[in-house]
Amino acid sequence: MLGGGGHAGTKATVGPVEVGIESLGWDVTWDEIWRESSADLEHKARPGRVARIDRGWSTVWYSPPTNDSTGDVARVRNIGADVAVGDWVVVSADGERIESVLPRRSAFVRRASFEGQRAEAHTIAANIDFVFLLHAIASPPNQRRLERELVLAFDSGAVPVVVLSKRDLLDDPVEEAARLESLRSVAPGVEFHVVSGVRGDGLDRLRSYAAGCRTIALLGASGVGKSTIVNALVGNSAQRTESVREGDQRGRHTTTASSLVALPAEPVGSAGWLIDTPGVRAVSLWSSGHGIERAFADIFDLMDDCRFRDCKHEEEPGCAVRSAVDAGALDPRRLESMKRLVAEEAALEDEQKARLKAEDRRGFRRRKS
Ligand SMILES: Nc1nc2c(ncn2[C@@H]2O[C@H](COP(=O)(O)OP(=O)(O)OP(=O)(O)O)[C@@H](O)[C@H]2O)c(=O)[nH]1
Ligand SMILES: [Mg+2]
Ligand SMILES: [Zn+2]
Repeated sequence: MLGGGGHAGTKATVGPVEVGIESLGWDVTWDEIWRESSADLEHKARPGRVARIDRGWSTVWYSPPTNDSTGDVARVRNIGADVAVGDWVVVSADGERIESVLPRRSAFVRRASFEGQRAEAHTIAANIDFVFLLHAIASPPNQRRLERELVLAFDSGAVPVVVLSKRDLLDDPVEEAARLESLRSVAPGVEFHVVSGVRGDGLDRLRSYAAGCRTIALLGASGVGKSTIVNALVGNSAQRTESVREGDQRGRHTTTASSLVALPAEPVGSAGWLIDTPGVRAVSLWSSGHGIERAFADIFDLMDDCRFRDCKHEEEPGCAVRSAVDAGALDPRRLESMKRLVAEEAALEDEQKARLKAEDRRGFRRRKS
């Protein structure tokens, strides 16, 4: 292992980082990580960023395609590699597959499915600076969904921002303000933007989050207008969009794979990256960190004033949380919602512990035989 300083000549495997790699979001911190992790590589490797994943194939960019060039792009297998769009990776010397994935700075991870016994983690996007949580303001507000998304977004390590889309479809300022307030009340401390991907209002504010070559992941149910916003910000129609169903405004799962999309460098300094993602129906917890604490910061603040440290906020005397509910300052549905998420997280931790134990046992048997 090369030390942090990376003495020249100790092991000549560290290739010079390509000029222009910064435009993909590479920076000095990545340089340090790279020096540490690439020291073990046998070949002269260079890092690339995963721009798209289609089944078992990753598209890796060393430099992105532009209007004038096809970029420096590799299409490789990702057999066995846990890889996501946005990851920095090293391709094997033969150029066939992903050999290693650099440690992620952040990742939006959800539980993939409840079908069958084995739940899997699904990393929707990696190495992101901001997560835009999209909800259509033209549809009734869904506080419970937003609460869940916020837990995952805070756990991702990126900064969540709520984007309320399709403003042009709700031509009613009073109703707009009410819906905005309804969602704001479940997202303390989070920035909100009301935009229209079709009409274009509010988009410049969204663009500014990418300044300094940052990466923004757009997340939300199918049909909320993620790809429409991506196209509007980029200034083309590269991302396919499709009309929603008449009756219930549901989308048709038009985007089927996540992909990294470049924001134009005009105006100067606005270059950055968007990750368009397929709409997901269910957002189930996978990892546990401080997501719940942060998404429910208002309730956690109240808890500090409960008389008992282990207060369950049910019938205990001196419960500050119940007092807030009784006083009408806290919606009991929000409290229920938090309790459900806490229980889901606890069940998840038990499940993951049980799985680790089972894996240990299997490992033990293998070692014995
Ligand atoms: N009126 C209006 N329609 C919009 C707006 N944004 C998106 N739409 C429409 O909503 C439909 C769905 O938009 P998409 O951008 O495909 O939605 P998506 O979130 O990418 O959906 P998936 O890829 O399925 O996850 C399309 O018909 C868009 O034209 C908007 O701001 N105003
Ligand atoms: Mg889409
Ligand atoms: Zn309490």
